Amino acid sequence: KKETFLKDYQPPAYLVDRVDLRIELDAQSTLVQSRLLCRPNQQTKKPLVLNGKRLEVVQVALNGSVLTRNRFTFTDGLLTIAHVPAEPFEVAVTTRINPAENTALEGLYLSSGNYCTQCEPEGFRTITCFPDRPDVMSVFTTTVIGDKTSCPVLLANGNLMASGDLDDGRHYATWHDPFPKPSYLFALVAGDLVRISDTFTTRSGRTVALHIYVEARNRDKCGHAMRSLKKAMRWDEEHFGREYDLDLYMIVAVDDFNMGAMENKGLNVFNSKYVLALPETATDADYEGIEAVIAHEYFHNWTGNRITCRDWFQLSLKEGLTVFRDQEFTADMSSRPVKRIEDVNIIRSLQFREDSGPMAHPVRPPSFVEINNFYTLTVYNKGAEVIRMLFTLLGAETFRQGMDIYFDRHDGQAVTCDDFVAAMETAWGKDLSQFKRWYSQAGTPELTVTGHYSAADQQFILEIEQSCPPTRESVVKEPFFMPIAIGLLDENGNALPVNTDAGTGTDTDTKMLILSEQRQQYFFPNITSKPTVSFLRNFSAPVKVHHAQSEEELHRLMTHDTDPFNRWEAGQTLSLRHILEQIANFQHQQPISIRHRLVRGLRDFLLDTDLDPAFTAMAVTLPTENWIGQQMTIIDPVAIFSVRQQFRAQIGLQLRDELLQRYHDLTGDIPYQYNAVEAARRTLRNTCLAYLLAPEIGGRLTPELLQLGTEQYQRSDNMTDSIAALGCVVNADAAAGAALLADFYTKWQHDPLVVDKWLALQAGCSLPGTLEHVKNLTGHASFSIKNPNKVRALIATFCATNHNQFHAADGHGYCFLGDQVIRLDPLNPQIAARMLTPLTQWRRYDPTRQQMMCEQLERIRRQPLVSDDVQEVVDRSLQ
Ligand code: B3K
Ligand code: ZN
Repeated sequence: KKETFLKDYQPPAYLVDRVDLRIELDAQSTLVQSRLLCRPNQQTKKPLVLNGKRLEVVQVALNGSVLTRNRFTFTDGLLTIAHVPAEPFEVAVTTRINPAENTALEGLYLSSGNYCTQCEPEGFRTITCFPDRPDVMSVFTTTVIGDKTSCPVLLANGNLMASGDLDDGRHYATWHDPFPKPSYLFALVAGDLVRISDTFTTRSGRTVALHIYVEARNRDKCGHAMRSLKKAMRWDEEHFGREYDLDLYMIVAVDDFNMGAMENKGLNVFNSKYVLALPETATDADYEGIEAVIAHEYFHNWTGNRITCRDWFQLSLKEGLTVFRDQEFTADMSSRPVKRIEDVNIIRSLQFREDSGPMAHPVRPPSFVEINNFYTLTVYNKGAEVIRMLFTLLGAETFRQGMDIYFDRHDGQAVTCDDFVAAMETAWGKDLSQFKRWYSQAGTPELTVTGHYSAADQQFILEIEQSCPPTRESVVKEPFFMPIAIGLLDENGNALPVNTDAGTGTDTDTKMLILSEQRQQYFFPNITSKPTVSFLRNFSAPVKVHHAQSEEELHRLMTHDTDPFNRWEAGQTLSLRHILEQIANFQHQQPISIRHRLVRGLRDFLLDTDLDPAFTAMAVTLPTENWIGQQMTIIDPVAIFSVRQQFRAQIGLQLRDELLQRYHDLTGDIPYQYNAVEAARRTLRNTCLAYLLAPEIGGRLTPELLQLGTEQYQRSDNMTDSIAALGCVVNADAAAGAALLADFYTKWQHDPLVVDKWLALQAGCSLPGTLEHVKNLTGHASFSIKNPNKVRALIATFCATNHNQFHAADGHGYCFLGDQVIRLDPLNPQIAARMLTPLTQWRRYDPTRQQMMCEQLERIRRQPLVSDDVQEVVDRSLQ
C-alpha cells in the first residue's frame, strides 16, 4: 500500500446526497444493496470511483440499468465507472460479504453471535462500494433484514421508520437518519439483545429515549452507564450549550471490539468493558472509565458528527477536542487536580515515548500508509493538550466563545484543524499562526529554565530556552508558542503576588507567561529575596523541563505550593532524582538505599489528612517505570524495576505504622458505592496496602502482612478492594497468590470482563517465571486470540507493562511477542500492529537488547503475508 499525503488532498469529484441500504443478514453470505444519489462536485467530468474491499460485487446499475462488465472495473479496492452523467444520477451496487469470517472486526462482523459494525475510519468499504471518505456526507436510510429468532433486534442509525414480518421467519426494520453524515458513522446491530430504557429531557424540553442493548445475562449491569450518559448530556448543555439532536440515543455493548467504543450517529457501539458494571465485577477505575468513555462518545455528537473531519489527517480535530471535553467532564465529576495528574502521567509516560520513537508524528500527521496506525496518544492525548493550551491562553470565557463560533460556522460541515483554530482566533482577536506549529511539528519540546536573582535590584529574571529534537517530518524545528503558568514562593513558602496587574478577582499567585521565542527573559520587580519558582503550573504545556532546583526548593514546593499539580510534581521530581541516583549504584553493583528525607516527605503527604485521599495516593506513588526510563539515555528495565521495587519495599517497612494506621482509618463502613469520595478513600487505602505488602526483591513477607491482604480479598464486597488485595498477594507470594487466583477463577470464570482481570493480574506479576505462565495461559480455555480484550489483558499487559520480565536478558520476551504478532496479524491487523509498540522502542535499549528486538521485527517482516498495519510499523521502526 502506498503512503497517502495531506498535501495531495483533493475535494471529492462526486457527492452522495442520499444512501438507501437494504441489508439481508446471513452469517456467511450477507447481501447488501445500496442506492446512491450522486451529484458531481466539480465542473470537470471525471469517472465515478467508489472504494470496495473484501467484498464481492454482484451487480452495478446506473440510473436503473444494470451495467455490463465492460462499463465498470473493480480492481485494487476501487470500483470505477468511467462514464456517468453530468447531472445528478443514481448508482445501485449489490455486494455480498461474509461477516462470520471477519476476524479483523472492521466492517460488519459477528460478536457472540450478534451482528455489529465498526466503520471508522475505512470499514464501510468492506460492506458496500462507496466514496468512503469523511468529506462525503449523506442522509442514510437503512433497511435491515434478519431472522426473527436469532435476530429479534434490528438496529441502525437514526429513527425507526417501519418494521414488520417477512416470509421464511424473517423480519425487517427501516431506520432513517436525517442528519447528513460520513460513511464512517454508519452502524448496524442485529441480534438477540435485551433493552434497558430511560429518558432524558433536554433543556429545551424535548424528551430523548435512551436505550442500552446488551446480552440478557448482562441486563443488570447497565445502571452506571445509563447514569453516566445522562450526566454527560446535562454537562454538555451546561458547559458548552450543546443539546442532543435526535429523539433516540442507543448504546450497544459487544464483547469483541478493537477499541473502547464508537460514536456512530444515534447508535454507539461499545466494548462491553465500557458499559457493564456491578460493584462485585467492576473496579472504581472501571466505573470512572465507563463514565469517561460514555461521555466521550456522547460529546462526539457535536465534535465529530455534526462537525466532522475533512480527511483523516484532521483526526485530532475531533479526537483531541473530544478528549479535552471528556477530561473536563471527568474533572468536574471527581477531583480536578487528580484527573490532571492522571492525564499528565499518560502524556509523559506514553505520549512522550511515542514522540521520541519511530512512530513520532505531529498532531496532524502529514502522511500515513494505514490510518488505523494513527489513532494514537499523539492524536488523542497530545491533541487534547493542544486544545487545553488554547483554553489556558484564551481563558474559559473566550474559549467558550471560540467554541460557539466554531459550532455556528461549521455545523453540518467536514472541516480542518485550521478551521478550528480560526474560530479561536476570531474569539481571541489575536493571531495564532505560530501556535499552529503544534499541529505540524512532532516531538516533545524541551525547556531549559534558569533564574537570576539580583538582591541589589530587587529583581528576579526568569530565562527560558526552548528546543525540540528532530523527528521524521522536520529536522529543524521552529519555536513553539505556549502558555507557561508560573508562581513564585518566598523562603517561607508564601506565594508572592506576581500577577498584580491582572485586576481584581484574578489569581494573583499565578502569572501566565507566553513563550514564543527560542530564548526569552521575563522580569519580576520588587522581589525582596531569592524566590522559589513554581514552574509550569498545572502542566500548562506538554513539554519536558530542565530546571536545576535544590532539594530545599523542591521540599518547599511540595509542602507549600498553591498549585496542587506542582505540589505533586515537586515530590515526583525529588523521587525521580533519588531513584536515578540509586539506579546508577545498582548498575555498578553497589547497594541501593533510600534516603531518609524522601521517606519523610512521603510520610508528610501520607499523614496530611486535610488532603483529598485520592491526591495523597498520587503523591505517595513513585514515578512510573516508563517515566523513569524516559530520563535515561539507555533504558535499563531491570535496574529501574529493581530500584523502584526496593524503594517501595523500604517505604513499606519504614512507614509500616503510619501505613497501617491510615489503612485502618480508611476502612469503609457502608456497602460499596461509586462516588468520588468513596473511590478516593479506597484508592488511598489500597495504596497503603500495596506498600505494606511490597516485598523486597527475593524477600518474603511476614505472615501477618500476607494475612492482611488475604483477609481484604476474602471480606470485601466489591471488585475494587478484592482485586487490589489479590494483586498485592500475587506480587508478594507465589504460593499464596496461586491459591487466591484459583479461588478467583472458580468464582468468576463465567464473566469475561472479570476473567480479563484475572489474566492481566497474572501477566503483570513481578515475581519470576511470569513468561512461562503467560505462555501457558495462551492455551487456557478462557483465552482467545480472536478477542481483543483477552489479547490486551494477557499479551499487552505482559509485553507493554511488565518491563522487567518482557525485557529479560535472554530475549524470550521479545520472541514471545514476535510469535504472537505473527499469529495475530492474519486475524486482526489493527490489534497486531498495536501489540508491536514495545518493539518499536528498540533504539532506547543496550546493544544486546537492540539486536534481539530487531531480530523479531525482521522476522515479522519476513512473513509471507504482512498486513499494511504491521508493515508500516515495522518499516518505520527499522528505517
Ligand atoms: N472514534 C473511535 C475510534 C475508532 C478507531 C478505529 N480504528 C473511538 C473514539 O475515539 O471515540
Ligand atoms: Zn473519540
